[in-house]
Amino acid sequence: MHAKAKYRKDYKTPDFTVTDISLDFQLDPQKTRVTAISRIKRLNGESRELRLDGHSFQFVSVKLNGRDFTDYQQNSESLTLILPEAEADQFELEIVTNLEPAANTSLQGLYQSGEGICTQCEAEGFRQITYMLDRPDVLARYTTKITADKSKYPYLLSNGNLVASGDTEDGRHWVEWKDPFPKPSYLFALVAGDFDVLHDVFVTKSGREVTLALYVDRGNAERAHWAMQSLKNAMKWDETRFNLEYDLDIYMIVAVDFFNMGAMENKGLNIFNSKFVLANPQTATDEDYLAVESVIAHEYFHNWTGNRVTCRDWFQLSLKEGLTVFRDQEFSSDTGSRAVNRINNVKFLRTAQFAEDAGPMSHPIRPEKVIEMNNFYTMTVYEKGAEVIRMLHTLLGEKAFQAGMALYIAENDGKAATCEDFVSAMERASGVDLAQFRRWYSQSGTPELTVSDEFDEKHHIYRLNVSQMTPPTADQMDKVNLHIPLKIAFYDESGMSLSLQKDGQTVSDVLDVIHTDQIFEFHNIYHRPVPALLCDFSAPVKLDYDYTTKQLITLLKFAKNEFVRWDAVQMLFNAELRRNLSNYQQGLSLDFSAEILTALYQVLENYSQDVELTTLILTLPKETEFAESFKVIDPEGIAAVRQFMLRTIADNLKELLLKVYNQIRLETYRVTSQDIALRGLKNLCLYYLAFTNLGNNLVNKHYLYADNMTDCLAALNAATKAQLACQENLLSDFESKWQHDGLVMDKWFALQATRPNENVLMNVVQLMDHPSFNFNNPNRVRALIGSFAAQNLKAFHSADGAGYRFLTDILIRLNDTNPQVASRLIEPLIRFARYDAQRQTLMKRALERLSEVENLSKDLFEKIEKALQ
Ligand code: B3K
Ligand code: ZN
Repeated sequence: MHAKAKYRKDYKTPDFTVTDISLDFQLDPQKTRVTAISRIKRLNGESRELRLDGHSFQFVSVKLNGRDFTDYQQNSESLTLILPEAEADQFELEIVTNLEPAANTSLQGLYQSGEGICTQCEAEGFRQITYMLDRPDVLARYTTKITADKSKYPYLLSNGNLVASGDTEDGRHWVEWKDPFPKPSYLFALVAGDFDVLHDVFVTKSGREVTLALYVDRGNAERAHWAMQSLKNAMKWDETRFNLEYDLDIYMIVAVDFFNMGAMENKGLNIFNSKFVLANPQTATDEDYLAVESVIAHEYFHNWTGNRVTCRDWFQLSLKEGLTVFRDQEFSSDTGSRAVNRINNVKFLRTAQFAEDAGPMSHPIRPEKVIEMNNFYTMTVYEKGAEVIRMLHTLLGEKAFQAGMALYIAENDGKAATCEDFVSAMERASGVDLAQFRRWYSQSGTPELTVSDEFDEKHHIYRLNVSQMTPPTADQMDKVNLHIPLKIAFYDESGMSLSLQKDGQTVSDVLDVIHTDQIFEFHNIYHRPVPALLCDFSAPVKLDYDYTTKQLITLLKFAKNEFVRWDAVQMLFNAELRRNLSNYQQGLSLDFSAEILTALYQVLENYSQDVELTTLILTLPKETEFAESFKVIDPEGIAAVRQFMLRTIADNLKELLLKVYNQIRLETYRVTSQDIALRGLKNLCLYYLAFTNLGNNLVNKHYLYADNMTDCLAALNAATKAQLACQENLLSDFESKWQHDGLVMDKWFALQATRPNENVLMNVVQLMDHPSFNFNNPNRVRALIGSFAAQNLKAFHSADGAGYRFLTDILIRLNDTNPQVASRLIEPLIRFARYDAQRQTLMKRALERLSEVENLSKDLFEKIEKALQ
């Protein structure tokens, strides 16, 4: 017997709801006693059976209206009470359970992290604390009393406002928190521990003072300032751009070291993976700083999109996640560079989300069928979900979009809503017909747009023929036409942009693609233009237009839109890789287009015009990024050809790379867009130069003089990727400096795991015994093992199957300790269909071995079953 699937179509409103719940925690890592007293109301007058979710605790007792109650049935995941009719309309239920946080390695429910204790309840972790109607459409008012040892746990936190506290006679103390806003159980949180606390105040636009408190491990306060500043920026931005103001008197963020994902938006008490809070110049890279800012903002934005308006059921997850990712992307774009943010987000989507669409886990942004909900916190629900919101924004424009947001919030505040509620509000507020657009919510897969053009020289007419098609996916054979906003621009050969006209009128640069085949006509065009298609990635689709190298170079050089320039070079790199890969596979010699090299040279020469864009343009896609465009992936071939491209660029641009490298001088480390941009370019130059005869000297020096983590890591990365003589020295220097700090060591573990060396797997296996490694810490596991499996394409897919066997052994261990992390790590293995027959056989064998494991978790079961189907 294995886990049953749930279907979206089977949604039923609950028969009962919890209006108020008061929780009492007698906290202890070995034995915590939880007493939960709920006021429950019957919603469906017919029902006398109350089924509560719960597992993984010791059940002690249940009382109905104060009396011991025995009329229930219990199984491994629920408790069903048969209620006396006389009391069934409204009653009080008291349930007592015992938990052992120290033994809870799943990091769901109540668990120990380092010396502290904390919770993670989304999606269905609350049911590991007590029996509950653990579903997002049951909204209750929570009161939480926590009693614990005062010296070990001086801070006791929960949602809402602190209403009372005191000491007990036996050296313990207690606090009581009350959250005035009804919320689903997944937003409940509790934290106990000893911390350094950073305090601040934010005055909302209506003048209310909000206390901000950031809790970090003792000694880390100085690494929390950036997160605090980010929080204040996010609060301000949400008021200005979305007219949304914070609602409680206090906002708390706690950083913990043991955490399954990035962070969690619990009402008034966010719990964060310390990776997304702690940052100082010595320990965090520029990229880390930006990631902290964006995750802090994301969780804060959930206060409205997620908490005040929550989800009716978990199939609606994208309602809060897609929208909140869109909001955090907009925040980062308004705060930093819009183009750079867009390019980075698109890069991520095109590789990771497109790969998900093409694999066995393919699902629409609003899934239809789920076995383990934690498996659906995906690139599709989050990133593609955000693209769907972005398309709405493109179609409606900022003003109508904000009107739609305001209506959505007004109609659904304090409620559990659906994606349909959101689209409907957008539709009514804007008057735009979204009937066909709605299909983005139910159709999975990556649509393909094929574009061809014709130029009528005599009548000065230019036509674009656009057709759409979505190939079948693992979960859905038949596809329908979507409403796809296709943003375009035309350039002439000299790079002048042409206006879009029809019948003497200027027309929109966003085409509404709605049919299988459509022709768009443009007038008053006197020379055949170079079309820029899918500008800013106006829809999450693949685009096929037969560009010539010359046209792409024109776009790269002249396009006004930064995204178009970057995208043109991606197409150039892809074409070069493809052509050379086929040479490589036939044993022919490799060559790199001189025209492209010249164009790259010119971009670098003019770097001061746009430093960040120069860096993005000159960055060669990673192996995994290149891999995405192939039906059958050749890991060795891609690695070899990419390496060839890298060395060719490095050799040809050497003098200029060195000149730019020397020109860029930064004095003290500052996290400003300007400095980040300059450091990025300097370090990219270093990376290329590492592959030339100057490499060893330069990289060694760069490391020696580095006064910040960005530069230090750039040197280490260059040294290991180019396998320089200095690499071992630098690695061990870094190790001795940082072995006390797990977060910093994660960078080192990830570097080790992605080395191009032949013996990298052996090295990874040995590093699992490193004193800084800890198998129960998800950050360590992801850094070392996750990077190896997901980023080291060549080594993980080594033809003898050693990489697959290694990952399988790891997954078998993780299945028992932390299934959620296991289920993330298995991804590269379930995508076997993209490899050759021999590798496929080995990968399937690995999955079969896993499928026979005793007590296979729902998490792994769901993915393996889909993959082997
Ligand atoms: N909502 C959480 C993610 C919960 C994941 C549960 N497996 C963080 C976020 O998206 O903001
Ligand atoms: Zn989120």
